[in-house]
Amino acid sequence: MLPTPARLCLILTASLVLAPSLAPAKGTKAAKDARVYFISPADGETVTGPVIARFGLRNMGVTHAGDDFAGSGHHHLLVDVDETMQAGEEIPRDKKHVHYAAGETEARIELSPGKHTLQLVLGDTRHLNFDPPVISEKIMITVSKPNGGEQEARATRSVSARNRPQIRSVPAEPPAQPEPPPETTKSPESSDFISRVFSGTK
Ligand SMILES: [Cu+2]
Repeated sequence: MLPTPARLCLILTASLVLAPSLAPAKGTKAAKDARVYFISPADGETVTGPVIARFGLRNMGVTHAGDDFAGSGHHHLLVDVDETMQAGEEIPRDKKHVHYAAGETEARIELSPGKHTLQLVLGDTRHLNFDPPVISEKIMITVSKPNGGEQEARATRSVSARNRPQIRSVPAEPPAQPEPPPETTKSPESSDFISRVFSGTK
């Protein structure tokens, strides 16, 4: 029996309704309540480069790329990235998308002076976004000029040195010299002279 237009329509509708539930996940399933965040720097912080960033992760584990242990992934730092990441999407590999494939949870990053946005995203064993993506809030930091920072630090140091009470260290008493040994090489004449002086004889 040939399908009537009405029957075709019914089949189409049914397949459309069923499709989402049958569709495979767009990426590795993220653990429930997984959360990635910055331990440091703080949002709005002004830092002197290089920036030390520390990555936090809750309800999932950190592992190296290539390890597909369930509920684990590795960190990626997005620097000044505006594009939104989709579930299952491969995380690019460039200056703005830094992969911490060894499972690092801390990084030292060199940034030009000025404002920058930072965001963390956890990637699966193949550097793909989880489903749903495990992505942090985007933070904004200001990197101050390293020279300015150094001068500032030096200025602070000299001020504190100036304010420091002047305490002159008193040199310790030199160790007492032992009494010179009595002279034993007096000539008989000098001995005679001394005895003469003391006895009043000349
Ligand atoms: Cu990666």
